[in-house]
Amino acid sequence: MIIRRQYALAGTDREVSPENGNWVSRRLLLHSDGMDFSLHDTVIHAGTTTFMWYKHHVEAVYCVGGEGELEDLETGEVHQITDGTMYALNSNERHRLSARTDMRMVCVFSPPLTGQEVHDEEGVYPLIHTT
Ligand code: 9YT
Repeated sequence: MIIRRQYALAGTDREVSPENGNWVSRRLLLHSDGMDFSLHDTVIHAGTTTFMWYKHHVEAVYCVGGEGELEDLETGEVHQITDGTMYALNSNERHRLSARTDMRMVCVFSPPLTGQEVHDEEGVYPLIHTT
């Protein structure tokens, strides 16, 4: 059994931010934990807009605080995201997330992230082979 607390991950290599500082993500579970998914507690900072495209992963995101707007860049549809809203990128959709306030998100990725991924210029996380 694994017990881990997000606040204990502050300042460790399980706490990750992109160069633009748009968000901070504490990785509760990573590939090295031997699960088939990774689990992250992510805060998206107020006033930021982030373009993402998880070409190689599926991701479910559950908002547990704050509010913002999500645009599906495949369809142009815009969704309001508030506490209690989940979105799932089940078809590797390119998307834009704009935070009106700080947003707290619980994110699940499959396959699991290793923790080394950084968004490239297209907002893609590479698939890192670990075997
Ligand atoms: C909501 C979202 O996808 N934010 C980007 C960061 C990602 N959750 C991560 O790497 O933890």
